[in-house]
Amino acid sequence: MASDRRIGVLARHLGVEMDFESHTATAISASPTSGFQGNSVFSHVVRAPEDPILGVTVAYNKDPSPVKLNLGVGAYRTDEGKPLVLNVVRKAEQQLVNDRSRVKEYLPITGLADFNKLSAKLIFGADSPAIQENRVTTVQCLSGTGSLRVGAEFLARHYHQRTIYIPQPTWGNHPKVFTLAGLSVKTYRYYDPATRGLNFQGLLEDLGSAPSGAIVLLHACAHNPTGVDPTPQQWENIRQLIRSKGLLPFFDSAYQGFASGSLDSDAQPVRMFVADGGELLVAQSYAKNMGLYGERVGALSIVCRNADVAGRVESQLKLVIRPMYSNPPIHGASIVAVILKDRNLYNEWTIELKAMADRIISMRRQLFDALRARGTPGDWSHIIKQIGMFTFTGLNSEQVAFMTKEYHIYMTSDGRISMAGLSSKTVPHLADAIHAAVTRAA
Ligand code: KET
Repeated sequence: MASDRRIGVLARHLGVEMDFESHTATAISASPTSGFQGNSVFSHVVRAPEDPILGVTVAYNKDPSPVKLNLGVGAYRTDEGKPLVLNVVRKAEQQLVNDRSRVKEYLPITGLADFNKLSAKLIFGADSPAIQENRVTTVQCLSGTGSLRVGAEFLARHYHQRTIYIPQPTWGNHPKVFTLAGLSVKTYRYYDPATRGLNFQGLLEDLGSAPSGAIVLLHACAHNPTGVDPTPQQWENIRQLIRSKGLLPFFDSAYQGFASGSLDSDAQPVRMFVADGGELLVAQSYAKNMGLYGERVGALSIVCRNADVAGRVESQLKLVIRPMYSNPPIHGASIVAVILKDRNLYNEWTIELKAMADRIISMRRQLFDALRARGTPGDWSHIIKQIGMFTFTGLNSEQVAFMTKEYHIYMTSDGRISMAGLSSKTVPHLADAIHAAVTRAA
C-alpha cells in the first residue's frame, strides 16, 4: 500500500500515468526490442524542470554578465560577495587533520555519538529535562533535508496519522520531501500578504480544524521564505492548541542563531514544547549556522514520553536509515563535535554567527534606505521588520523576471531575496532594479 502510494506520487511528479495492478507506466510504450533498434531505453524520459531554488544558481552560473547577482539560494556571503568558511571550522578541521588517531571507519547507522549528544544539547538546552531523562533519541542525518526525510519516513511507517500540515507558504522542498516519504500534505494559513505579517487567526483556525493527531510542521525560527515568526505569546497559544488537540509538532530548525543572533533565543519555541513534557520531532541543520552547506551535516531528534519508547524509536530509525544510505558521513559531524565540545571554540562560533546575523541586518537597513532614497513607491518597512536570511519582498513573478532579464539579478520567482547574498557594493544595483521593476514593469 505505502509503496503503491509512493510510486503513484512519483509518477504524478514525473507526469506519467500508472497502472496500479501491474505497476507499469501505461503512457510509456516500453517495447523490449526498442533498445536493439538504436533507440535509448530511456528515450521516453522527459526533461524535468530545474529546482525552483537550486535552479536559480544554475541560471546564474550561465549568465556571462559581470554585474550578475545571485540572491536565490540561502547561502551566506561576505561583504565582498565571497562564500565564508568560519574560522572555527578551519581550526576544527586542522585539529582533525593533526590527530593521527582519527580513522575513516564507517560510523554507526545513527552517526557520531558525540555529535548527536551535543546537537540535542544545542537545540534543547544543556539542562533539558528530556535529555536528563534519556527520552530523546538523536540520529545524525544528511543535513536538514535528510533529517526531515528520515523523520517523515519514520512517521509514515509508525505513526497513526499520515497527514502533515505545512505553513502556506513554506520552503519549496517541504511538500516533496514529505510526500515522497509517504505522508499526505495539507497546508495551514501562515502569511498574510496584506499586512506582510503572520495570519495568526488563520493559523489557529486551520490547526484548530486539523484532525486529531495530525503532524504539524513548524519552522523553529526565521521562517523561510517569509521572515515572519510568531511572537513568544503567539507561540504559547500555538503550543496550547497543538497540545490540546493532540497534534504532533515536527520542527524544522535550519536557521538556529540566524534569527536573533543568539542560539538560545532562537531555540525557545522548541524548548517551550519540550518543557510541557509532550512528544515532538526536530530536524537540525548546520548548513547555515556553521556554514557547512556542502558537508551535509544535520540531526533528527525525537523527544519521547519515556526512555523505553525512545530506545524503541531509535531501533526503528536505524531500519529507515540503513537501506537509504547505510550510515552518515564522518567529516562534517566531526567538525561540529569538535566545536561544540570545546568551550573556547564554541564561544568563538557564537561570535562569528552573530557577525553573520548582524551583517544581514545591516543589509536590510541599507536596502531599505536605498529604496527610500530613490522614492520607490510602496511601503518597504517589511525589509527591516522581517528576520533571518530572507526578505519576502512582495515582488511578483513578472517583476522578478524583469529584474533577472534587465539587471541580471537572480532570485526565486516568489519574490524572495537572500539578504545574505547582498553586500554594500551590490545594494545600489538591487535598489535600482527593484525601483525599475516597481515603476515600469508593474
Ligand atoms: N529547511 C529549511 C526551512 C530550509 O530553508 C532549508 C534550506 C533546509 C531545511 C535544508 O537545508 P540543508 O542544506 O538540507 O540543511 N534552504 C535553502 C537551500 C535549499 O533550498 O536547499 C534555501 O531555501 O535557499
